Amino acid sequence: MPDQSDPSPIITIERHILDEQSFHPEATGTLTNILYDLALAGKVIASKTTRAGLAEILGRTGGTNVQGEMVMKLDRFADLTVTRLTDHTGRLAGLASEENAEFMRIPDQYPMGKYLLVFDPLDGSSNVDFNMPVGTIFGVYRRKKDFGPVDESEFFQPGRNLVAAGYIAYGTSTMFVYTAGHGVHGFTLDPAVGEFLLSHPNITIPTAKYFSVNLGYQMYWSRGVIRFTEFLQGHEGGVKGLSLRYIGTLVSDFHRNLLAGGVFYYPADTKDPKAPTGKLRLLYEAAPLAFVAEQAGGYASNGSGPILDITPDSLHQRTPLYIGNKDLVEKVEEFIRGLDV
Ligand code: AFP
Repeated sequence: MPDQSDPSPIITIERHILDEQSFHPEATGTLTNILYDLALAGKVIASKTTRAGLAEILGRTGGTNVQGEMVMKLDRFADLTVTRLTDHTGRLAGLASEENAEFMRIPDQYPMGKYLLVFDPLDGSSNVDFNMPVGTIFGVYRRKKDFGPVDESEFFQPGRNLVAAGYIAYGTSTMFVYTAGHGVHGFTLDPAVGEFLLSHPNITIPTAKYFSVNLGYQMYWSRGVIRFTEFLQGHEGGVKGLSLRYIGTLVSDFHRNLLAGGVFYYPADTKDPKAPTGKLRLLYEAAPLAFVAEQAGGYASNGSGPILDITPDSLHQRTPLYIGNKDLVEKVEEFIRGLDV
């Protein structure tokens, strides 16, 4: 006789997102469908990233993006994939992508929705040539106005207003990790069936094991950040036994630290004292991951306060970022407060 006992159920991302909707009896299903659209975009992008070494996609376009960085073909592909899978559905009122200088309104021929999508289509794209992991980061806001074409100021909302956020990690497997304000849940793509299956329910960040930072820039850091780094290395009453891991793709570094415990930071540097802003973008990278971190029991700061409390005043605003275990991120705030002001 075959064993009739109930094996653990297989939960697809569709079922999970629908179940989450039950937390909001008033929900119309629109947000649910946006998340589902993003999961589909993740599958399409994953299928390309695994073939990125092939001639038709590898290589630079020769252009630069708004950040002045070299645009790779895969960035453009990822950007177009997310846009084309979300712009016509009647769920969004506008999109803002790290790849484009301007935000995008929904084209006239499509119905307009009540949400705004912000995203970094291919985080870590300079790693593509070296067969290293990359990711997509996304955040969903409710638009501020009830009707009419969206304007830029509607994107200038603090991360606290996010209704959902997450990322897709294209690594040894593809994972979709999201929060809609009820915990953080991770799904692994089963390439055989083409579905994201729940593999990491209710992720909470464990005691720190790693720290992740580009130590190559240490000479540009403030005293507080250098002292924090020494603390992580176990000097003078610091924490003992942390390992250093740095991939240079925020999604991958964050994902590892979320699952294993740890802190990632990309500080402000003093190369340009008038613009001590760090490298990472508030809207597309820092705020969505800060929402995930807080939902997993962690914390994200710009060095002086919560990332989620910062209201951007431009689409491509940069910020220092310290993200991961709450005690460690609070520690860096303490060092910065004590030594840098
Ligand atoms: P790219 O998308 O240009 O590769 O930048 C990746 C990134 O924005 C983020 O994912 C990394 O954490 C960070 O930059 C790495 O920057 P450094 O190369 O300066 O360490």
